[in-house]
Amino acid sequence: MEQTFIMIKPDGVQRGLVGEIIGRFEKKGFNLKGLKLISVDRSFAEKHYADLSAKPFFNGLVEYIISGPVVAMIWEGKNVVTTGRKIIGATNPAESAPGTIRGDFAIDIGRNVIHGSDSVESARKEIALWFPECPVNWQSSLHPWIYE
Ligand code: IDP
Ligand code: MG
Repeated sequence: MEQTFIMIKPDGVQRGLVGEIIGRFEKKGFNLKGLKLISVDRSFAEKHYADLSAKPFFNGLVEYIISGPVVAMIWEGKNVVTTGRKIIGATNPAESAPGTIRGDFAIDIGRNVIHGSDSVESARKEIALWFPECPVNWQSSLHPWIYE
């Protein structure tokens, strides 16, 4: 089953949005396979966002991610990478549809509350980086009520 890496950024943690965000993924029917509250250092944040190192906002982005603890998660389910991005909404909250997490809870692109992997391949890399201890192996007993 497909997995994605979802991270509630420091602003989401500070603003008390952790329960709301986890609830959205849970209620959709996705399964939580990893969860931790963690503060990361500069070199770790730079590694996570290595693909964006040439961008003018890179330093500000790294400062943002290390400014407080984040909630790192692995979510599992059919098409969870693409559907997770839809639940999150467009990168710039000004363009995120209402009903999405960024559309409902964010205003500025540099305070957009949440990260989600953009492909199955980046999900694999991000899960390996954030969860070297491996996902938790369990199956929800609700499976047959969610999948046909
Ligand atoms: P994504 O988070 O929707 O995948 P990316 O393009 O991968 O968007 O950018 C990573 C993060 O970098 C964004 O979520 C946002 O926090 C920040 N970011 C992206 N573009 C800008 C920008 O133009 N100014 C400031 N921050 C930006
Ligand atoms: Mg991205």
